[in-house]
Amino acid sequence: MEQLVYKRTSLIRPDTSSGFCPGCMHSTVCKLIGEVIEDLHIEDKVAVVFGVGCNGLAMNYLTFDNTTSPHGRACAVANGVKKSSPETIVFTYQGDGDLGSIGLGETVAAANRGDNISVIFVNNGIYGMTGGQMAPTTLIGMKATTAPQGRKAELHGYPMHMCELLDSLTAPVYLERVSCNTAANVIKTRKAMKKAFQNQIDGKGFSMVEIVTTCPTNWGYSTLDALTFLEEEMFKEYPLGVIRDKTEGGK
Ligand SMILES: Cc1ncc(C[n+]2csc(CCOP(=O)(O)OP(=O)(O)O)c2C)c(N)n1
Ligand SMILES: [Mg+2]
Repeated sequence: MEQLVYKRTSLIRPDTSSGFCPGCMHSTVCKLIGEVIEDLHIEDKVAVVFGVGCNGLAMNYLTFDNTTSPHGRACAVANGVKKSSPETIVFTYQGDGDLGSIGLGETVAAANRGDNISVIFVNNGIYGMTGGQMAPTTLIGMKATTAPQGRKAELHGYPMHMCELLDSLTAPVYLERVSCNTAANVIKTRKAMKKAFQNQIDGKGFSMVEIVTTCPTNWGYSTLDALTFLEEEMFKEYPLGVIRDKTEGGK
């Protein structure tokens, strides 16, 4: 029988170890990005634009071209990279605070222009890197350092659904919400990422993959309880699935 080996992708530096918290899904996301880039053989022409947040820790691990942007502006920077170097396969890697709060304008503008870029969006419902402030995606009732009694709609507004918001625009070609909580969902995330990159290679335009993830450290849960919260509460507000697929064969 063939032996299954859980190996590190060659796009993650061998001399490093992950600095992400236990139970954080950024590590899985990084590994999947590496696998997809290898699958598509684009190692020499791919570049990532990081947002500001825990995703930026990946800068220490990746072997391919990367840069960062002012907080929230990753889509605008990615657009600049793509326009000045059309052969580069450029993607952003952003959190919910970055993409949906401070960078909302840039995100919507890039999606509305139909920029030919791929967006990897990690929605953990909180500002992770800075210690748990409320994000636009924080659930009603969920505690944050800036909402110690929990998010209240009348004070803070409602959780923001980025895929659905961008789905109101004409230009985006592909919007899918996925997660990494089970092996089956990890496989779906990998497929969705691959499709977002392939769309760009085929010149189809703006694609975004939203990955709903845990942040045990800032949610104040053990890694297992965080998974339960993800499945019971986060998925209720952010149902997984394809929101839009205008690519050939899409719905
Ligand atoms: C202009 C600016 N404002 C605020 C900050 C502080 N800051 C750094 S990371 C961050 C939150 C990032 O949260 P998110 O995008 O959700 O990513 P996560 O860490 O949760 O993955 C903030 C507010 C900054 N670096 N620059
Ligand atoms: Mg976040």
